[in-house]
Amino acid sequence: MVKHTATSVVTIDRFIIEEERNHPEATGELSGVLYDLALAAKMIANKVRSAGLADILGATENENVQGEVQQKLDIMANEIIVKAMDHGGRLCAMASEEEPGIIQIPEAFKCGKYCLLFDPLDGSSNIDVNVPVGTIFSVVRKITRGRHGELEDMLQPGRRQVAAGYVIYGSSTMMVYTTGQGAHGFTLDPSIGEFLLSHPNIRIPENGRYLSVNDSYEQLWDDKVRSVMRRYKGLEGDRSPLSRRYVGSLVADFHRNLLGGGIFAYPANRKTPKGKLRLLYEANPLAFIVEQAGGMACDGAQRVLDVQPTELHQRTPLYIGSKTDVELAQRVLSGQPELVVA
Ligand code: P6P
Repeated sequence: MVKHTATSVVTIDRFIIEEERNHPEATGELSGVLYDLALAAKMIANKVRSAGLADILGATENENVQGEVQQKLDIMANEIIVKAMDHGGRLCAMASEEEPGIIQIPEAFKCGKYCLLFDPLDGSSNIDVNVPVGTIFSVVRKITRGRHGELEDMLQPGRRQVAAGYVIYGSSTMMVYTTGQGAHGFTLDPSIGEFLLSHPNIRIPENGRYLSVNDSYEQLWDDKVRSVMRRYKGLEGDRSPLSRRYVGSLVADFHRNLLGGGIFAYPANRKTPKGKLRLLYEANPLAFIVEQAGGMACDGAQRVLDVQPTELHQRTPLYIGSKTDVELAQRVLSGQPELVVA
């Protein structure tokens, strides 16, 4: 593996090829999936960047100046990904937060050995107030026989992922992904339309800075969750308080914690007893990334990547970030005795 620094000029395509060379058995199919996702990300970034101009450009209720039918951006992002991925011959099926069932590969196209699960534009309601939003994706191998993907292929525990990542459409557009060889960040240079390696081998700080949680739900949490949050705030136990940061956009909140350390939490509460965030295409991919960066992710009872899914759109509580912070949540929420620091 070539050792890159943040000053190396390396495009994501070249980096993907270099990673593939570490696997002599690789056929290049997974690399193809990642290339196509990077292309889709550029196309979505272009739409997101001009979203605020829709009215100014004279978009009518249904059509914009180019005569394109105005769609909600998350529907548009979903279509961009499906159209970019469905004919490459690497996938046997897809699953999207925007669609109730599995998205099959059209008969005209070759099927491959991977399944793609994704949230095309998470937090899209934040676009109107110019808060960063994101795309999240997860890739697993087909485990059923036959040509087309099936529900069973999608319902694999997160530890079976072969690749995962996200794109954040923020002050810059960044794509962060892993194939199990570390987590790496690429920043889009719009002047050349290339994702360039900007954050090689991301490591989440062990002593985190941020607590990212919407504690307007405090009255809906159970006592154990309330106790964990009080510890992060330095109101209980002996921890120094974490700084509070919450923007209400999962990818933006997670990305800040990945680089700055600390914990993002979306606990279960009386309104959402199974949590709000989706396991297969939100929690699992981010958990893969954070573990590759030296962090941890749990649902309060167990490691997120060990959860056996039962439904395509099932929800989960999520505690994700620096290992010491997540371990605290897991210990308190699962009723384990306090660790006595000698
Ligand atoms: P709340 C956005 O709607 C989203 O799905 C995630 O991006 C975000 O982390 C969460 O919901 C915010 O939820 O209840 O704090 O508004």
